[in-house]
Amino acid sequence: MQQRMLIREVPSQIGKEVFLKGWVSVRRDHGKLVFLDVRDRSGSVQVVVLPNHLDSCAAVHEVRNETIVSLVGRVNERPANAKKEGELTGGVEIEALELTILAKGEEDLPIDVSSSDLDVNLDTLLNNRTVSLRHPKIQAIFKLYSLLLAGYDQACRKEEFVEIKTPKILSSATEGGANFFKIKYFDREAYLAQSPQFYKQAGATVFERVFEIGSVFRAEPHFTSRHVNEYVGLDGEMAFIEGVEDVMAMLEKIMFSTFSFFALEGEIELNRYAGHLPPQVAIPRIRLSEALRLLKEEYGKEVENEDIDGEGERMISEYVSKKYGSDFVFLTHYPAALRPFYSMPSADGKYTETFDLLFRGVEIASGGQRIHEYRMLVDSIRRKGLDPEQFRDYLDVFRYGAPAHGGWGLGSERIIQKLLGLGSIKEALLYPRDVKRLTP
Ligand code: AMO
Repeated sequence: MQQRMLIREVPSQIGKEVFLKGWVSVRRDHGKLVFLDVRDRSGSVQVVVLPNHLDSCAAVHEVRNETIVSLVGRVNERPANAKKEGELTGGVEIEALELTILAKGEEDLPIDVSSSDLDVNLDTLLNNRTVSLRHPKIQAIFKLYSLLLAGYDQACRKEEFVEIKTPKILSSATEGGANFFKIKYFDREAYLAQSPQFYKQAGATVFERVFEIGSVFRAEPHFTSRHVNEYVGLDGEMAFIEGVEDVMAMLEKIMFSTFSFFALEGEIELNRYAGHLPPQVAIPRIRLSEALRLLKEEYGKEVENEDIDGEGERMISEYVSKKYGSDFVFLTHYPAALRPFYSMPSADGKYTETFDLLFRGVEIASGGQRIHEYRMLVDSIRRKGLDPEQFRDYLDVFRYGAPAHGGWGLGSERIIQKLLGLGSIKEALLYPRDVKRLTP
């Protein structure tokens, strides 16, 4: 039995026989010739079945788009006028000598994945996920996503962060508000983690620097292009900081290092979306109150409750991009009323030592310095109308002394969404969950 070869190796095999396995993306019949575009994980190549090989390739009669085949074929150089410029295998064609069907569909495909752009609406794309994922342009999203996870991991380790995994079934909600899922836990109630907040803080007080890549559950009842109900958070937390500036500096470093990883390995995938990497210029830091003033002055936009909405975030990003040439911006010093109880208040007591990081118009991270003094934390819990008794275990982290610390939580799918310019965050999840969608 011949050894399987990957399609990316084919161009170096001119004149030789190769053995391939893969999917038939498209079948085209031209008179007595049958052309098959065959793809595997490494690329795609054109195969031709000539009439004189029809005996050994009789299976071709049953080949449809997306049939899974193996084949033995001879690699021929294409005539100069038939070469496809810019394609890895555009200079060669395989003359099939033997063709076998490995698997074929029971039914016709629910959607056509043979064209270079998959032209279906979001619901159709997601309802038929196992088929839509066969499309190379859709696969590119998840290859880049995989690079994001690897890049973040490497960037954190380079800065001596220790990777931790924290429980997702909790006895109390972490982030406050009402967007938590309550679940039945034997004879008690429990909550799905809205973030690893408490445990990563505990981690930072022991290991100094920790990071986590983990699932986050949010019972957001709304439909937007940037919310889902289960996402993967890229969290970080670090101790012995002088202030929130140290946290922003570290997040900036880790972001740029992560994005450099795309440049090294994700070029083909980025090109499929005409996606471009953000310039690595120092990320501007603007106080939220200043951003709100700019919105009013530059865009005539009034705001409510000293908060910024989605439209305001888009406008500020646009402003910063024009003025500073940065695709990122840190908005800092959110009012205490808008932030969770664990946020360190600023000296004036009205604002907090917190930030949001915007990327191309969307918030991709929140973070800040945390309260690390026990008494202050108990007071802050009370001021939010909560009962410190409910946070007994979390308070233990501070009861015995904790260093000054802070960190961030990034939404991984939003990064990919904005990097590739996807219309909805849901395109960046293999199997997204929203208010209506619990399958596939
Ligand atoms: P926050 O609630 O702002 O902060 O969440 C952090 C980041 O997570 C992403 N995100 C979401 N992504 C998709 N769907 C959602 N429903 C959703 N909600 C949030 C966003 C957001 O910026 N514990 C703090 C972080 C910290 O201070 O360390 C927290 O969870 O990109």
